[in-house]
Amino acid sequence: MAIDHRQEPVPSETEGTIHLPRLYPILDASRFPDDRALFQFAEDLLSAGVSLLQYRNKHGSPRQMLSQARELRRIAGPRAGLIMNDRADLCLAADFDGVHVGQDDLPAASVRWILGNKLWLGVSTHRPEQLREADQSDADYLAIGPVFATTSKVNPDPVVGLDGVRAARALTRKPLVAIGGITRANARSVIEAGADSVAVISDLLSDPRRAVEEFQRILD
Ligand code: 3NM
Repeated sequence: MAIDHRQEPVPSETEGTIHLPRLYPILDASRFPDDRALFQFAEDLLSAGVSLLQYRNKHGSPRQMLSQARELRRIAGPRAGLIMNDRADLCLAADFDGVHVGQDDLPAASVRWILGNKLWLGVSTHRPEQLREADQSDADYLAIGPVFATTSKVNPDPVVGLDGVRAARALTRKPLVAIGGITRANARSVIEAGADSVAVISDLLSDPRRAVEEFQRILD
């Protein structure tokens, strides 16, 4: 089959229509000793009612990532949307529902071109200029962070605080995810500052079912 290089990036049909749940857990593979623990954690989140999950693996090989992602797809079935961190190719190969990219990954228009119109695209931002640019892009939702100090990211950007969430809210009408250092103790304040959803790694790890239930009670 000939490859057509002339296709232009296409606008997103999903833009403005996606519904983000209040709680958006991120499954960070580096926080688990083995695959079994990773998959058990995913199952715990899903059975507690999580409806959207991001898979993040900054150190795995593409092959390991594909294998873990396919197993997550199998475990989740239709119970939850699955978002792949960074990698549009692995999103498609593992039958995920979308991709989340950072500022050093492929630009939104290129990821949208790869994904087509049906899959979700999220873009991380850390300051107002990035937010303005992402607001004009093909992203379906934007993330702002780190809201608070975090130990889950290598070289995090400066903390933006609740004021950063308020500023972000004023700059976009796209669904807004807050990330970085968000816990059950501060999640409500983040939503009140204008975020539609909170993305969380650490505060779900120790007792996931209970943490999900508590987050849901706090956020609904
Ligand atoms: N991205 P925790 S902060 C993955 O600022 C990630 O874009 C961030 O983990 C950003 O809930 C972060 O443990 C880490 O703080 C979030």
